[in-house]
Amino acid sequence: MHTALFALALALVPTYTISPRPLSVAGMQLGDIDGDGELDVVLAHGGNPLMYGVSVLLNRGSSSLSQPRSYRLSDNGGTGLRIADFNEDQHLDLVVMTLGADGMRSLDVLLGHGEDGFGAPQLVAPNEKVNGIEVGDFNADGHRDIVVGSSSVEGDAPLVILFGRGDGTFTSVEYRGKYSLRNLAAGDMNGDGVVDIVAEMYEDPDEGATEWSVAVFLNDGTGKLAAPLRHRVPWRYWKDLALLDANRDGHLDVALIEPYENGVIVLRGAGDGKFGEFTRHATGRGAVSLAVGDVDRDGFSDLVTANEEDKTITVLLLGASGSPPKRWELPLGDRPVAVALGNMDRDAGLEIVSAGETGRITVVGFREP
Ligand SMILES: [Ca+2]
Ligand SMILES: [Ca+2]
Ligand SMILES: [Ca+2]
Ligand SMILES: [Ca+2]
Repeated sequence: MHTALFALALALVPTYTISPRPLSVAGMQLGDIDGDGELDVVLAHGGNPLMYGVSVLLNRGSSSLSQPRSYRLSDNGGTGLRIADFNEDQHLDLVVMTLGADGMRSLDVLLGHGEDGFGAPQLVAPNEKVNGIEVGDFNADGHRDIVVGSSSVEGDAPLVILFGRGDGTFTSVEYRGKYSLRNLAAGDMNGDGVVDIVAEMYEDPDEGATEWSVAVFLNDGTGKLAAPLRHRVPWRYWKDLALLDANRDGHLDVALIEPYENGVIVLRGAGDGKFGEFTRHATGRGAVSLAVGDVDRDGFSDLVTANEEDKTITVLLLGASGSPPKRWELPLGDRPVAVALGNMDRDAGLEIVSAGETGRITVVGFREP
């Protein structure tokens, strides 16, 4: 079986370079922005001095992407984003984390107008220390919500849910605590059918001795979160985090990029919001971004990382429990800073989309030999 998988040829679909000006890319998401049925590429990037910080490259459907169209943010640059339809007009909207020259980390929502682009940024940040965001319907009212993780500084709540009203406005609920959150994700961690929140948590229970945890905030179904379950881990300042059911036992697991060690950790979810053993998989050097998807279509989720230091993409094909993953390294021409998986050409398989630090986009397809 694995021989057959390995026989899948890795073919590079043409590389697109966008260069009206260099974009200092920090984040990427895929979504059908103009509603033509093709997945488009959205980049969050540095924007000084014009205060642009998010750009869209439309997928033309014939293995080509448009030049980027850029949009203003309320502060200098974009550092990360999510895509959802917040005002329920069937056009995808953006929520973008921003970083100002003064170190203020904020949050904008840009309402989409389909092929006509995006409107002016609306500031929705609950505080000036926004570290991470995720989107979901946390109170099951059919409206898309935003969960915001922040650094814990005096007076600020490290976790805030912005409950969507369905018209592009939000009402916020704060969760206070002496911890900081980064790298948020949403998924049902205890199998009750309700989406929960997972995050990288760090805190100083004793002054000067910072502890890191994978934190799970279980949701009662109304958007009310229980006190966080902390699974203490020896890894600090992970570059990225993703949820997947790696062993297909029906329980969501957590994958995180292990910094400084050139690897990905998969923490086995126990199905009750807690975790069991972990497995470690080697990647290329300097992994900074992680994507999850079934690349080889064997029913098991696979992992893809963008490796900034050695300018490669690592593909880890996970299979049945216990079998070591097959691993590919794919050299790129530049330093990748973000990676995503999506079906870019309407064929049966996923493509890897990699964004380089200057905005160069590489689309990698898997083709049968
Ligand atoms: Ca599209
Ligand atoms: Ca919309
Ligand atoms: Ca909601
Ligand atoms: Ca749940």
